[in-house]
Amino acid sequence: MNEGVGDLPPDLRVKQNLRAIEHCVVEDTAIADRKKERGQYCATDMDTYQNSSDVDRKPSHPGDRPIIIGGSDSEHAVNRQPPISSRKQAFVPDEKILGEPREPEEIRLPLDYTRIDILLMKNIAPAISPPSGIGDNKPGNQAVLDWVHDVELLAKPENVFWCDGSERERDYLLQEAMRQNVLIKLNEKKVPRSYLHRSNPNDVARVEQFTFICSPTKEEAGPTNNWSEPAETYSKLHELLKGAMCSRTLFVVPYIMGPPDSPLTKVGFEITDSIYVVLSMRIMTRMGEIAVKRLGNDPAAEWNRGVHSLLDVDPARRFICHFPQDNTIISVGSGYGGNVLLSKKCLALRIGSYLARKQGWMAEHMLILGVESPEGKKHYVAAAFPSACGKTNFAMLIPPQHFAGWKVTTVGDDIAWMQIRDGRLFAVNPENGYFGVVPGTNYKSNPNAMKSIEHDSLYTNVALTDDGDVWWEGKDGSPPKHAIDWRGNDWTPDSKEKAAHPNSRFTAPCRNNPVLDPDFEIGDGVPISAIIFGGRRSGTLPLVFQSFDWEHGVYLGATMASETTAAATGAVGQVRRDPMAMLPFCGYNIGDYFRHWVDTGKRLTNPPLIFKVNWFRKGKSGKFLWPGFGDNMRVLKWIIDRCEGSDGALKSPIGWLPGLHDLDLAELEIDHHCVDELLEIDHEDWKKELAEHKKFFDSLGGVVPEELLKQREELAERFKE
Ligand code: SAT
Ligand code: MN
Repeated sequence: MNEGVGDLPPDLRVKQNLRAIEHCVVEDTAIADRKKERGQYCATDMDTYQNSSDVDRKPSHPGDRPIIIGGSDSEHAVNRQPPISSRKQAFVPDEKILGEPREPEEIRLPLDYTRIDILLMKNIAPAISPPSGIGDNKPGNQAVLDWVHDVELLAKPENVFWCDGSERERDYLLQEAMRQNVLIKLNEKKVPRSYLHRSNPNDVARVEQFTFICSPTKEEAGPTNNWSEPAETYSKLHELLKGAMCSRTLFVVPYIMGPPDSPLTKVGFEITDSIYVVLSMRIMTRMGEIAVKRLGNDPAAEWNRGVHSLLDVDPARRFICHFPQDNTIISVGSGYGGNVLLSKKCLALRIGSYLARKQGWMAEHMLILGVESPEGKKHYVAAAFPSACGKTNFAMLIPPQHFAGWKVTTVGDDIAWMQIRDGRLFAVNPENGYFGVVPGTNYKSNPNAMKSIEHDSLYTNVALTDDGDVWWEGKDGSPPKHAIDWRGNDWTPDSKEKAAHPNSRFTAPCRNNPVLDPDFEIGDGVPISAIIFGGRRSGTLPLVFQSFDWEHGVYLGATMASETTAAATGAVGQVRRDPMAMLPFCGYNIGDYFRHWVDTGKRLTNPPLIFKVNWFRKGKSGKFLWPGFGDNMRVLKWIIDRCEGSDGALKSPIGWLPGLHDLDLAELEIDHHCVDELLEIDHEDWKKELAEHKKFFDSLGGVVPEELLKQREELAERFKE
């Protein structure tokens, strides 16, 4: 399913991979000629810096400081928090469950490249030359100016473009992106103000095997993360970034994550050489002037430093590195999604989860939805599902006819930042847009998503029809007779290849969503009545059940498992443990993360109820038992009833289950045998499941809090009763 990248990490020691990043030959000969005139053509050493920076945009601080592109508020030197869990034994990786954690020495830099390699390299992101008044709005914060200057010294771009988020800027960048064939304009009548982007076929999903948490010690990154020593990693990444933006434009993208007036809101700056990233960040975040204003001029203010360069989009040089103690991210070699929109998985989840534990809040891979009864009683629910398991569909659910008068509204579809107030959890969605899976989206499965992407959207890796519209597998209507597929090749319904990549995506503003919750931007967040954990499991897990209490609920989250999807490279459809759907996104030791969950419960006087759902259970015939989509309202209704104090539930060893009459199945064509199967707890299956829980906890090498080990024992005991 996944294209291009294999499962194995690249061995950068192999000579044939050693093409250099240091410099590039430009497609755009005009720019090359200008540089030749100025005697700068692919100059390599630092001395040429004064010349190689753009003449119109003098750096703020030419000087001889050492280049530090990580955070100046680094915790490395002082004040570092020790990990809080007690560890009993060294980590022994269980490859089946965790993939292949890599040793730090596996980041090897290609230092013995040849000049020929450099000359052969094609510049995939030629510099642009904005007219005055566009791209020259520098922020006043000296710390930002110094950092940009340092990256400029290192990456040697043709010029620096300071984004301010204005419409004039957007229009200009769109024109440039089309000129460079980074974007294709879609039919204005069919999908107004929308564009198609095709990523490199080797670059179509997150790369978990090349994602690193670079905390000072391996123990702080924990057993589920790839770790790499920070100083060494910085220096290796610096090598890769040296001259990487030669003849390119360095864009500085200021953004905030969180509603404008929320105490949880964070400021980030992303440096990138990808115009597609800039245009995507405009949709996914609140971008530009708003962030510059929020940061202000205090050089000691907290903000995230993100550096991204496409390099030459070679999987052999693709690394997504996080330095949580420095609030810094460096991502190289990719141009796709969660690898490069640094606001999203990198800041809002990996760095966010680290900051959240330190600062006493929670950063979770959860959608947030509102559900309002016909009487006007409203609850908010947060739900964690792994990538590509239907978060966006659930967050935009339209209740079936039988539930007339019920309304579901979307606060967020991917990430929840939650804080405690008055003993309750309150959640905000830090994002401003949706980056959703396209295939399978249609007016039946998710009409609200379809309406959200009817205009002002970016599409990545879908097919282009002959009349300039977009198409994908599972779109309404019959397939076009001819189209250009996601790789840019001719496609007909007889083609063996898929027209759209299975992980093709839409990028659409939240404001497009017809059921956007009116409190989407409320700074204090919305009060959470229930938390749901959900995975994609063809067996064992019933449709829905409720935990006995908070700690049991944390256990349900910690032991979550799901079949892998095309959202990350690697095999699809394999069951893996994915605690709280955070396995790829927790920026620190998973044991400390579990502890943070347990401790948060102790601070809540009015905690949300915790549930587990599984929309994906299959019957003996191999078919899904549950219709899913809008009918998930029936499960949601039971959850809301429980929040309202209903006693319609049966006690089972695994938790509270709805009785047959507690689920409202009116007007649903479903066989009663299916319902029985959906709610069945098979003791033999659960014996295996319990053994898997143990295996998973054991694989974590002693970091799991006592409370959760006890939960497992109690679960085993309940099965004996
Ligand atoms: O990480 S992405 O933003 O590319 C999508 C996902 O995996 O949820
Ligand atoms: Mn996600």
